[in-house]
Amino acid sequence: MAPKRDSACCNASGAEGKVETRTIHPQSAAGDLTLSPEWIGNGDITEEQQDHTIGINPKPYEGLDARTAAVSSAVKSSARLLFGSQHSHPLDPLSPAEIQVATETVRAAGASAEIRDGMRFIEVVLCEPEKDVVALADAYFFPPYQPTFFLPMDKGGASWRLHLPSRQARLTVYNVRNNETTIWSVELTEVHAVTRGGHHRGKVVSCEVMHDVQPSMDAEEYASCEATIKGYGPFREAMKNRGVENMELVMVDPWCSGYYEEKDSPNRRLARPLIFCRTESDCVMENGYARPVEGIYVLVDLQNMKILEFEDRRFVPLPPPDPLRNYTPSHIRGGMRSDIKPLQIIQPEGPSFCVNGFYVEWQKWNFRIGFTPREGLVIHNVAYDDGSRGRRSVAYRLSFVEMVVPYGDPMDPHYRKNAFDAGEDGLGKNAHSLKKGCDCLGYIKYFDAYLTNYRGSVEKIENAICMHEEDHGVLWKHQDWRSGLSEVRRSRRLTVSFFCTVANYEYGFFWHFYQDGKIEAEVKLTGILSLGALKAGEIRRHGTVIAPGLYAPVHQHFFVARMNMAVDCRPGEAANQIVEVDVIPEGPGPENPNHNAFYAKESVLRSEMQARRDCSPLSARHWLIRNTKTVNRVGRLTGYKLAPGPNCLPLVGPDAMILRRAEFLKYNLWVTQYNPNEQFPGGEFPNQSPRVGEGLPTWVKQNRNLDEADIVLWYVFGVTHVPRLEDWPVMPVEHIGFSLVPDGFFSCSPAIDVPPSEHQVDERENDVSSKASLQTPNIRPVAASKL
Ligand SMILES: [Cu+2]
Repeated sequence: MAPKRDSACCNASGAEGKVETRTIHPQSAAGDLTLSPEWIGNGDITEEQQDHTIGINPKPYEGLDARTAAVSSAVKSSARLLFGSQHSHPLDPLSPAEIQVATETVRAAGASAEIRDGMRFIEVVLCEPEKDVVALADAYFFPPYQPTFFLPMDKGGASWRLHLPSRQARLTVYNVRNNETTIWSVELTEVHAVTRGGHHRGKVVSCEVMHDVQPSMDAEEYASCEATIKGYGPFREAMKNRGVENMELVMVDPWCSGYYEEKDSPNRRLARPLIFCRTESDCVMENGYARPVEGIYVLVDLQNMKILEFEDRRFVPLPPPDPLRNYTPSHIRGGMRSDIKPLQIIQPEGPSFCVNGFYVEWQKWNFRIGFTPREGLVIHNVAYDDGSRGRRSVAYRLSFVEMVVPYGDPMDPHYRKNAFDAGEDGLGKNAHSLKKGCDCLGYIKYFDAYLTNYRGSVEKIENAICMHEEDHGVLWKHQDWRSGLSEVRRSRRLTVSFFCTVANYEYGFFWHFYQDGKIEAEVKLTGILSLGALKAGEIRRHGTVIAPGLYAPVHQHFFVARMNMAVDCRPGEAANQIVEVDVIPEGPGPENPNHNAFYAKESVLRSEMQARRDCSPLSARHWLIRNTKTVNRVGRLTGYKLAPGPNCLPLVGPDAMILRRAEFLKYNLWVTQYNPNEQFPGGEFPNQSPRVGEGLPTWVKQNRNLDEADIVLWYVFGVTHVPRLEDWPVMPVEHIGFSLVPDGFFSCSPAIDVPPSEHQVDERENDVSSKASLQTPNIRPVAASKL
């Protein structure tokens, strides 16, 4: 079911230069490339990085007994002496130097000048190493310095392997000359430390030609597509018929074609743009999505940037400019409210988290930060420091791997709107630089992200990931009613997030870590509705009329979280199982004479086909991820609970074309046995994919064992969006998500040791008596709260 691969060119042994493919020049497959000066500093901590390094891991051995810590210290010291040139943890995102070397190595390996010139770099991402390499790094080279007896042996098992292999980059390259997509692996060897010039060497390890695929789209293509359409005579004529001659006002959003018929097949690289038109307004951020241009049909060949088909199918006048369409302060009718007093979060002693490179410690949590162009934020190696029980693993890798937004309007062009915003576009690629637009309070730690652009140069998204602590209300409380004495604790959470814009919509992806052992995944949906125009008097039941001449089609937003769990697993262990819990009423009988009995019924899901499940709120259904070897103090297996939040299933008909590519939407939960090559639920190339059920639905047909395994949860959750007037002009954030909650993992509440807060009651709290006292305008710029 996967796209056909041509791996004749693969040379997995990594010997230099022996790459055979019709697109690669054998002699140039290995390169020793010098970095441009601005990207040096890959591994060593630069001064800038030091500025951002908060409290270098002050307690590396906490949670270990003294003997183990001593061994760890000795081995770590000697290992670092021997292998001191290792600067990047195996899971660190690719540095700018590595990205640049990777793209230049691949370009140099092109078979001809024409091939090299045609290379467009869709994605360069760290090829994540095998888990034993990560375990080795964590044991001796990088925090958390967790000695382990599950380390990889050298061949023959004679000795521990005490070196980390070179890092590898994986590149997806589209060639505009021949419409060919290739996947490359490049080994990145650190030749010199930064102090000697920061050289890397790149070596092509393999190259595969992918047939019948189209990789995700790129911002450069979007811009070219818009320019092409605006310069096309018949389009200008059609716009003129609608009263628009100034092409500066026209906005072209090149949506992916999807796959509906043979002519959508990926032997061409297609876009079917949606068109909007601003007014002659003085608002620099005018909401152009408020004037959709209906009736113009365009099919664009992105490879050759040519218009393949054009039709002015039906005339719908441009909607009248909606006076409520804009959202910038000077364009809000009635002005801004004036009764907001400043609310500041002050952390006089700094944050409670420590950051060392990409390693984060907060309270008893620790994990690593990652970032990829498709997923955005990735959370690696999540563990909880549980006192005498040491560092207990919860998950190996957490991320959002896909999202799909199918629209429910049968009219053209809306029936084709079903964006795969990760696979067709890229959540990480579209991440915001939060330098200008982060609205968090308190002490914020940002992480930058580095990506390739279409031409193979490195681009930086400054402050792409935001991490900070948040107060989260009451953590726990009890008042003894006899004595009147009370104990109460405030909850605090560590929040790691990023935001991205995909055309009209914004999505914020959040991972929250709590003091009671809970991890919450949350998506915040905001941005601007995707609208259609109505003729006078026209009514459309598949949408909501938002303003005169404007309607918003009903739609759904689905997200897929991929979670490689490792509950209580030591490195190398595959000892988790998945259990479904339904709370059900006991039947009538002598043991239930009062008909009040109900109980939690557990069912082990032993295989992948069996583990395709849906939510069932009426039976409080949830799932447990249990360790099969570790018990808690009452003798039950330790575990974490996947607690669903609100959810839904696709409302399209069973024969809808969208379900061919998005068959993974058919169930809320899928569970697979870990395979590092299974990353994206609709396959790696959902764009224009003609293949039915690629990805998860195909993988689970192997029906692999889940009884005692290394398991991956794929939780599919969605919101059905019947647009409201209140979603206009910019939708207030809608929240959706789920939680991973300890269930028999701890002996009692892990939050019981959180100390009472210092009471800092505002002395003027009783001084607020009337609205009149709040009349003084007192609005300060949001930026004042940022650090
Ligand atoms: Cu929506």
